[in-house]
Amino acid sequence: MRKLMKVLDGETFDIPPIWLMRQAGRYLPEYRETRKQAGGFLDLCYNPDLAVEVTLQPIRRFGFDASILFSDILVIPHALGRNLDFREGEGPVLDPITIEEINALNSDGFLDHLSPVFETVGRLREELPSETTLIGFCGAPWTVATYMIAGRGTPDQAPARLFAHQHPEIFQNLINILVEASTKYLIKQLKSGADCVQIFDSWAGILGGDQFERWCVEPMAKIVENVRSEIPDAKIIGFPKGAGAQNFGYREKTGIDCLGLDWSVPLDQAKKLQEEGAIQGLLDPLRVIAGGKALDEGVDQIMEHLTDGPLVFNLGHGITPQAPIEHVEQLISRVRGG
Ligand code: 1CP
Repeated sequence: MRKLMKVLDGETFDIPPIWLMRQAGRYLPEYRETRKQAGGFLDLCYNPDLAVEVTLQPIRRFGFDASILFSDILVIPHALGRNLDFREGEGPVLDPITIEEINALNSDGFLDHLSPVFETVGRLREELPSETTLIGFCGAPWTVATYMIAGRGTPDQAPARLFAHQHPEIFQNLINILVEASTKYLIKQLKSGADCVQIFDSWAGILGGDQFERWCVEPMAKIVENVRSEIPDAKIIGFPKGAGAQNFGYREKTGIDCLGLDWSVPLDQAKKLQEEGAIQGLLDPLRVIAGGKALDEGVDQIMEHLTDGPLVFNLGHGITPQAPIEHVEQLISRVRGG
């Protein structure tokens, strides 16, 4: 079995498997080159030749233990018929969805739109080294919904929070559609060759109390249950970024195999969370920009505290475009003891 998959099963390694969120991306010159050829970002996501190429780039260069499918969480709203544009330097832009449009949404035929993604997954599994885990992914319903409502990333995604308070039933309908679409999407990725999947709830940390339970925990639990009803041994990583104290209990309530943690989680709390099962993440991505002692110390602290239990070494969020390649090399050799 591949090393990362063993960790998801609860195994412990002195040298943990390592990959980085957003490992295919703008910090790599070869990515910037392919991106230029592709034209738009979505052309890259929906062109299997190019998507396979950019997914493999960081594996060739760094030999990570896992590879993550190159796509974006916003291909689901796109496949549901929403307009989506990625503007240089601005991030994603969608048409903010109205109540009438939510009521008219349905997921008929949306898998056809995503067929290039499944082709990419299948080809990746054939082309990747056999020891490299292939991770599929989607966004969690709450996080995807925040972009559908606001039309873009905003500092605290207030439009979606307000909408959920003002129109809870309509918002529930939107979440239900996203649960159904995400379930079908992940099942198809797993059947096409993904070894496991990660569900990114990047905006989980802006909710608390009943709102966190209703919009983050319950939809995540439903997706996990639905995927496992079709693929009983499906392995799932959940990443409720910024969840803080709400990380406690999250694994039990949702049924995920591995809990992703951001850099704000104290290492003694991470250790407690690891007693319940595998964890992933924690290193502040800005330490990779800083390099030197800041990077070495960050790596060493995680290794010292957490290699007695199941750990997937990763950053606490995506690698930034400013990260120098030499610092990524420094990080990997520090983890692997080189
Ligand atoms: O210019 C470019 O090339 C676009 C930059 C970029 C990239 C490389 C975007 C736009 N998306 C991606 C790829 C991507 N996105 C991957 C696969 C690559 C890999 O990890 O190696 C994945 C897993 C994602 C997931 C994603 N997209 C998330 C969840 C993780 C996270 O970062 O929190 C989110 C929130 C998005 C939305 C999105 N797409 C792109 C941007 C800049 C954003 C964030 C927008 C914002 O909130 O302002």
